[in-house]
Amino acid sequence: MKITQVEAIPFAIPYRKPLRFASGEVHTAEHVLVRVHTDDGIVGVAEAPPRPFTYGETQASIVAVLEQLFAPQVVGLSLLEREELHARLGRTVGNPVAKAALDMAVWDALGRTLDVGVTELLGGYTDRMRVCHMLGFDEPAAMVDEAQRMRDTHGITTFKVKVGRRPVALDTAVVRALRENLGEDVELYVDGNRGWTASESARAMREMADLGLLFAEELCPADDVLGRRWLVSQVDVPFIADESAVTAADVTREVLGGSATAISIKVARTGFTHSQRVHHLAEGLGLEVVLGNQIDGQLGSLCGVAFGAAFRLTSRRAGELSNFLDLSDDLLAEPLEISDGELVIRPGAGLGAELDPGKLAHYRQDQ
Ligand code: MUC
Ligand code: MG
Repeated sequence: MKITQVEAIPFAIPYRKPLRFASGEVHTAEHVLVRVHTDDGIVGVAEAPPRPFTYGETQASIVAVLEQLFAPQVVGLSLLEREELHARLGRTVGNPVAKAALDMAVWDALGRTLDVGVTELLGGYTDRMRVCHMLGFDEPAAMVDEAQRMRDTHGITTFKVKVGRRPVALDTAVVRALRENLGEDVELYVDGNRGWTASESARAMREMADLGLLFAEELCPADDVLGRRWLVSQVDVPFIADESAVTAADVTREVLGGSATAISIKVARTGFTHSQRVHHLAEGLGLEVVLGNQIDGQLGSLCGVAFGAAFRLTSRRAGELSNFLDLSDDLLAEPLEISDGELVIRPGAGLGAELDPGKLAHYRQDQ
């Protein structure tokens, strides 16, 4: 069970259409495939999606920190020494996405070694999640069309709408058009990626008061401390902290400070080990939790559903698991499928992911 090698392989796959939101846009999935090898001949895999506008990491920085710092620190450790592994990674500040992918590849390798699925190792609550689809900025008619296509093709009935543009009417018109065209049965919530001020957010929420929103996420910056507390105190739906509350300590700070009343867990930035800690904290505090998406590919989405299905709290709400549908291709040998609004975990050991060697050879950028 000893780690013998860590590989960090950059690859690039274009999106069919870019995803745009208040803090950035993504045209190509320039991700990093992480492979952890052990002395038993096992290989665990995971995917790191760099998001420089949120966490400061790039594809090149993730490859560099994994190859130069983290690989030498973890080679020789057993897959069971995860506390020690994280103590070593923790000597380097930041780099959450690189650390998360390494962590998830270790869990995958452990599951494969023990011949047990990662979901069962983590908690084993269920084998599936309802799926929420994220709608990026566009004209109202195009966003309604996309939502209808997702409902008709995949049975998805929960939508997260990206907001945060100016004037706020650009976005409130979209949410109103979605409610009017899709009816009362769909679940809608909004994510501002810090694009609005607190007062713009309050105005937008008042304008949408009759639209039955489920949540509001990160509408204004958490660093506008008093403005954000003021906003959260008057919004009458759970206010999700996403990029402002990555670690368990961040969650504690934001929630006790009155800057959030719910949280997003993204395995792409906290792996399985730290996502577990955030989950347990949220459970103890009685917070609503949404399983978020960092614009993950299929392997990343498989990691998301493997974690989300493991716990009652994370599987209660639809998980954001559908962004891979917009990619022009992917690395998995057998593509993920969302049907009847659900994504099911892969049976088998670890994450149950098998990569297509031809596709990896085609999309990798280091050879
Ligand atoms: C989200 O929930 O904010 C956009 C950027 C990112 O890192 O995640 C997405 C979705
Ligand atoms: Mg968000």
